[in-house]
Amino acid sequence: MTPQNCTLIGAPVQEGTHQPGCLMGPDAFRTAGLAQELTSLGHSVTDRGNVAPRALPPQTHENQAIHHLTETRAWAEALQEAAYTAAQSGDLPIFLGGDHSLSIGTVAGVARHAADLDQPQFVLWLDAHPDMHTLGTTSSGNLHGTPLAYAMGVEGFEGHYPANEHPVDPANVCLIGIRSVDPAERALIANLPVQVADMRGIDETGIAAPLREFLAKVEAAKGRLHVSLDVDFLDPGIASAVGTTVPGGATFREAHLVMEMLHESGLMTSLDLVELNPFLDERGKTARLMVDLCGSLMGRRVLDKPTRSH
Ligand code: EXY
Ligand code: MN
Ligand code: MN
Ligand code: MN
Repeated sequence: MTPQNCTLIGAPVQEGTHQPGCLMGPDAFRTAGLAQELTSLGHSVTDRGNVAPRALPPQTHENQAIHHLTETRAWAEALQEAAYTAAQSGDLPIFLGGDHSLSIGTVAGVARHAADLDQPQFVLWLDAHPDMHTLGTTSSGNLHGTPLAYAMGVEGFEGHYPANEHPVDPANVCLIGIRSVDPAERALIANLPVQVADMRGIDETGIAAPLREFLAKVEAAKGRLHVSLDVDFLDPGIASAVGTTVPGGATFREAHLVMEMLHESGLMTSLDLVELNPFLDERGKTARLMVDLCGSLMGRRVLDKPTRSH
């Protein structure tokens, strides 16, 4: 296993959701021993602490449901800069959320660096939700439901989120674990060449095949891979500390298999860990599960040699 220089960047943002508590997420990952898990596997870890966005003049939008647009834009600007700088260092940036609105900044920042390298940026979205609303289509007004539409350059954010100079090609996006899709997102998914492995498909044919297909694309394109892992990708039975639980999520083994395949691919260049809400946790159980998954993601496989027949 190739030791990596991991940079932890905290993003205690919770304005993107309705349920307070995600602001405690970064420290919950730290308390659950994320750094120790990574160093025990031979990686080096630098914890850069938490990003602190600067205050912006008030932003408004005609969609009255929207809340905390000003704060969300401020986080986006700060995290885009932090992600770009971290990616330039050559380290593996691991963004500790905080709700999924943090990905408005992180994906744009790493994609900006990919463009500097003239490499295509790919995104793996592990989530119960597509997070593909625009400011015009969201009915909840919770902006953690918008990051992936913005990341792909979908219209509807102009003048409200930072200009997205390097949108991710929708053909370079794969969503796995999807099981809660709003009508507007369904329409967008139908019109974009994104790969979607929803839980129905996973129930029928498993989680490995769609992931293997996507990773082969990343490899063939010599791309950079941003993984955005939402706690609600997991079944609420094993991961309850999240504000938007949806029954029928990934099992413990499906989640570890995804992590082990990602590790073996060697393709991941940046990572979001989002939507952990320790306020909803019982004795840190979910935070510790996420750290356990990171162990698989960073090489804790039980056996070194592949056990499947080629
Ligand atoms: N689609 C729903 C909404 O827009 O409010 C639920 C979004 C949940 C988003 C979480 C981060 O994944
Ligand atoms: Mn407008
Ligand atoms: Mn999400
Ligand atoms: Mn979600």
